[in-house]
Amino acid sequence: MENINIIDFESGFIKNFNVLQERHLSDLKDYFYYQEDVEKILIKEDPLIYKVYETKYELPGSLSYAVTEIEPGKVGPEYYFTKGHFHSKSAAEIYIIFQGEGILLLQNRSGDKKTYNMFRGAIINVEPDFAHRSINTGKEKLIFLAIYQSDAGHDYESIKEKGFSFLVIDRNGPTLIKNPKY
Ligand code: M6P
Ligand code: ZN
Repeated sequence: MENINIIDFESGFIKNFNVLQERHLSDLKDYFYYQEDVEKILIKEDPLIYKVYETKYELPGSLSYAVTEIEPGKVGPEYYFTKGHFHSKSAAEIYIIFQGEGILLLQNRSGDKKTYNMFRGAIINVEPDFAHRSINTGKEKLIFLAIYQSDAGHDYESIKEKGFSFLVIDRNGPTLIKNPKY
């Protein structure tokens, strides 16, 4: 018998992962729009924004998966989010949401955009060639499983420079506004 990995469907917690990434505000400071608020927070502390528990398979053609846990919180009016990335090659990804509330932003290089609500039980198809960012708009952690081609690759550069075309901010609740920097 081979060892088997185990996920707790209630919490999204995965027992055996082989890569843990922790992203703090200092890792994401270029990604948030409200730079004055970033500076104000960083003077005092460097909060955790999200963790990624990845189970990676290296064989060519294999799939890998990761559970991402985004903390609730904001930088100024902007909700906490993942950096967001394009894949280096044309490859899709599947998201399954376990806990919390959020918004998934997708956009491609031709200017097409899609937004999805993230909530427990939702299954979302991240199409090939769409950059994707998950935003926690709720009061608890946003937790989801992502399944993707092991060699899909992460391309962060264009997102770091201009961000996504929309910001998700708290204006009496989650609101999408055009990103002036885009
Ligand atoms: C999901 C997947 C991962 C990704 C993670 C965090 O789990 O899409 O591949 O690393 O979210 O997103 P990012 O890499 O954009 O910070
Ligand atoms: Zn991806």
